[in-house]
Amino acid sequence: MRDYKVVVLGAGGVGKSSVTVQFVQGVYVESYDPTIEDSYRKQIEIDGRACDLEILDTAGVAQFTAMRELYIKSGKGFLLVYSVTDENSLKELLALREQVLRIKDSENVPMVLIGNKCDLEDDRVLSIDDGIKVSQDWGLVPFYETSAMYKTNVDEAFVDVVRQIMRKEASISAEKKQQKELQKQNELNKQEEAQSGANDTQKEETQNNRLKQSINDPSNTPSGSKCCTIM
Ligand SMILES: Nc1nc2c(ncn2[C@@H]2O[C@H](COP(=O)(O)OP(=O)(O)O)[C@@H](O)[C@H]2O)c(=O)[nH]1
Ligand SMILES: [Mg+2]
Repeated sequence: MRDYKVVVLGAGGVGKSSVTVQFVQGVYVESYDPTIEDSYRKQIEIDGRACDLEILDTAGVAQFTAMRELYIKSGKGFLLVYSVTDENSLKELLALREQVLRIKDSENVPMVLIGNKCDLEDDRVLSIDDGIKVSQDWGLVPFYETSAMYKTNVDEAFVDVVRQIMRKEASISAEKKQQKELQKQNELNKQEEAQSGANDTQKEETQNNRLKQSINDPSNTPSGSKCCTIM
């Protein structure tokens, strides 16, 4: 079974723990200790493949810590969560995404953008279009509005990020396979070249030997020709 390490990032209070616990345990936790950083495991089947997910529900994004660097390094996919009721939480994601790309040293990192608490229509300050705009700015990162309370789009968002990891791993292994085949072909070509080089030398040597033989053979002196010295 393949291991998939997914990291849930976002400002405090946006619903990272609620979304994670809803996905892993199928329950909505009304109040969750905001300081708790925890890791969960869940096995799911995606496109006929069994996947073992390890989900890290992070806490506290205020300061950069060595811990954060470590889990971003080891994470394969990222859920970047903001709350549709908190404008600042979306702004905070911009810096977080930059951090992820910098630490991963890549623009191609499996990721989804999540606008949580979409059930709170009256408190909403960010529209769907605000989320779409950010997703476009990020190169069309998949975007979901979720409600941890009603389990809206929660599974979809997690499955999406795992699918992205799968696709990335598949394309990396296809690339590696292609490189291996190219290398093999190159080696074969080199061997063939060396072989044909050896054949050429062998041919040359035989020809030289024949030439030597024919020079040494007195019967090869053209008949009628005589050696003479012109004074
Ligand atoms: N109405 C509503 N409340 C939510 C939702 N998700 C989280 N909350 C509430 O928002 C608060 C913070 O959630 P929490 O998961 O602890 O946020 P975290 O700090 O990002 O982990 C809690 O009181 C949750 O019950 C949601 O989808 N809808
Ligand atoms: Mg939390």
